[in-house]
Amino acid sequence: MTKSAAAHHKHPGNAGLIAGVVLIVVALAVAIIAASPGTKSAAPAVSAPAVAAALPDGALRARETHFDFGPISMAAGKVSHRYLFRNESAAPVLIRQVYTSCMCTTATLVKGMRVIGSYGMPGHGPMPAVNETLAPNEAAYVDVVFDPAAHGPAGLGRTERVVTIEPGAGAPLQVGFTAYVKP
Ligand SMILES: [Cu+2]
Repeated sequence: MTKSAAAHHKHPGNAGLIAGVVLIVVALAVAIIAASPGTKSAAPAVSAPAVAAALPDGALRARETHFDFGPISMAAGKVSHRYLFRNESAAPVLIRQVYTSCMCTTATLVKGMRVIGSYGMPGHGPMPAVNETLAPNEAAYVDVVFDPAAHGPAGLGRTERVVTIEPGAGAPLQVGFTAYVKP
């Protein structure tokens, strides 16, 4: 007791400094521990809008994104629908890929007088590249063909399929349809 008291008297400056450093380290550790649950829960809320803002908005817009064929007959064969879409941005947009959500559905790109495709569901091999560019305000069509007999009797009833038009950058454009397949 007297020894430490004497030591304290000998080096009061050092002891005070060491005590101060220890206090700061402890205070920092407490602050980090206290802050970590807060930053953990706050991080996704802060980063999610930042990520969404970093992605360019879809420049490709369809006039109609959904079509209902209504009741259709398997025996009557394939049905088709044409969707008009446009590059609504001020920059050219590359159409990188077009693909469908199922093998019963194919899509053809119609740009000016040219018919490009058709494209189906992504398979095992590499997806075919479209590599067509739409100038600002240029429109094109995607003709979608649905074969209600493709799945046989398993395909009876309500069905819903999607066609994706994938630009070189930014959000893909999706157009879809519903149908009610009867024998
Ligand atoms: Cu299908």
